[in-house]
Amino acid sequence: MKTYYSPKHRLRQPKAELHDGQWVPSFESPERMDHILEALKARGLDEPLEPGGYGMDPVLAVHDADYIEFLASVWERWVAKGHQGDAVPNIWPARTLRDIRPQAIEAQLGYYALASDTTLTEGTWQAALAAKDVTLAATEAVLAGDSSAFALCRPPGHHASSSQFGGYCFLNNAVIAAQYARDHGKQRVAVLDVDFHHGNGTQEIFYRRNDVFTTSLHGDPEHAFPFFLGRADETGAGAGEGFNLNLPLPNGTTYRAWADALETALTAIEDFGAELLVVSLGVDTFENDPISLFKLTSDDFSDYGKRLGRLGLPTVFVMEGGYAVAEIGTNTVNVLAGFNAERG
Ligand code: SP5
Ligand code: ZN
Repeated sequence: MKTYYSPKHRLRQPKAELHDGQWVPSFESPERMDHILEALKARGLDEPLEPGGYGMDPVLAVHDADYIEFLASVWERWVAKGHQGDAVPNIWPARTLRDIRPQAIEAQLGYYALASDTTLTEGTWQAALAAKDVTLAATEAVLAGDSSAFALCRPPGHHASSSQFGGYCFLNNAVIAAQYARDHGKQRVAVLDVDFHHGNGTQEIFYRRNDVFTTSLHGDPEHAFPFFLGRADETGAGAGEGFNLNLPLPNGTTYRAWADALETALTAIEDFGAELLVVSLGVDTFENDPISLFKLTSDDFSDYGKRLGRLGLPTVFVMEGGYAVAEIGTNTVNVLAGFNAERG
């Protein structure tokens, strides 16, 4: 399995994150990539390849143009206003206010944000662009006939919606991959999201479509971020009715129940008739993840990698979350190696 990777992710170095009422070092850190690279090497997987550039069309196919313009210019505008630190959203067009788009940068931050866990920093945009190019390179490899490829990228993407950032995400890499596959000959594409958190952005972008099936296993939003999306009764709308499957699971879920839910998702993907699979690969389901609530062990990641391999679909793995930094490499590579064991 080829891995694609760009060192440009380092251009995003968030200073801190507001977490449980305190400023703490950002969970989503550049070091995450170092540990995965190390594990890939130690386990004898292929050397990572650098992606080419894919331009903005694949991004504008799934994100709103005004949102992209905002992301591309926000840092410059923030600094021009004399602000010293990273940009953090802290006011929203909330339920009792007006849903309008003001001109002030402070207000636009909230307009385009879905959470304050995510700061905008110098270099964030460049890192996000590199992440989508890494993802598109992996997608192109699979479209060209590779049975699978791994996009080792950050910032992650699955919380990014058509027009909002948050949950450490800016551009929805998995969505960009799925749409790219649709635009390059694949008629039916599935996105399977195994990150601990619900892939709200992925769901939102494809919610009214029947050509991309979306399914997510995640911490029940009754108790877990992003709280406001991810319930089981969200099944799609319009032409997309029946093409979104949410499998929320309780706090403390262990592998037995998680694997049952995975089988449900895999059966739905087969029934849909997917021609290509995009996996939003978050490994924050791990038992020692500092911000998540599931209890998967490192061995469990190998087992589910095998199950994904047995599905037999061309598969693009796209890195999402995972914050137990010391074990992120082992857990990620366990999935890929498990897949390889079934598929070569
Ligand atoms: C890509 C991804 O995994 N994004 C996750 C973003 C989650 N950010 C908010 C985290 C809030 C965690 N609160 C947990 C409380 C534990 N004390
Ligand atoms: Zn997550």
